[in-house]
Amino acid sequence: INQKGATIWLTGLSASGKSTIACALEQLLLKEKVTAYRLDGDNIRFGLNKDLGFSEKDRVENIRRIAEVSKLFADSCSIAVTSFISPYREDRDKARELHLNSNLKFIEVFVDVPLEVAEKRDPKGLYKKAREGVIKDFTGISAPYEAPIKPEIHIRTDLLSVEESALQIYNYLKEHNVL
Ligand code: GGZ
Repeated sequence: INQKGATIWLTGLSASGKSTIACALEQLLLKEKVTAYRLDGDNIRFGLNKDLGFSEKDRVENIRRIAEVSKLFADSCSIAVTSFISPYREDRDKARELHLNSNLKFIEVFVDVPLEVAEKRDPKGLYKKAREGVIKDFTGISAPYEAPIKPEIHIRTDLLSVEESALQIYNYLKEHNVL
C-alpha cells in the first residue's frame, strides 16, 4: 500500500454542513479504496471526550485531544476527516503544528456559511434555544467563532451542493499529491 496519511480538518459553525460534507468526502475516498476515518461529535464527544462540555476551557481540551487522535490516524496512513466547530484559531494552529512536527499533512477546510443561513437551517433547534438563552455559550450567538485566515480550502455551503463541496476537497487532495 502506498497510501499517505493526512488530516482533513473541517471547521465552521453549527449547521454549516461539516458532518454532511465529511460523510460525502468519506464516500468519495472509500470508492477509491483510500482508507479514511471520520471523527465527529458522535464518536468523540460521547466517548473519549464525554467529560467535556462547551466552556472555553473544555473546547480547548476537546480540540487538543482530537488533534492528537487525528494525528495517530494520519500516522497510520489513514485519512482522518474531523468535523468539529473548533472555534479558536490558536487551537487549530496547534493541531496543525502537531501534525507538521510529525511530518504529517494537515489541510484546514473552512466550511463557511453566513450565520443567518445556519440559524435558518437550525436542524436541531439549537440556535432557537441559544437565542432564548436556554443554551448558554452557543457558538455564533453567545460564544465566539474565529474564522480561519488562510485555510487550504474555503467552501461556501450556501452556494455549493454537498456533492460539489466534497468534490472541491477531493480535487484539492489529488492536485496537492495527498492522494
Ligand atoms: C456550540 C453546541 C453547543 C454550544 C451543544 N455551542 O450542530 P451540532 O450541535 O450537531 O454540532 C454542535 C456540536 C459542537 O461540538 P464540537 O465538539 O464541534 O464543538 S467545539 O469544537 O467548539 O468543541 C451542536 C452541539 O455540539 N452543541 N452545545 N454551546 N455547539
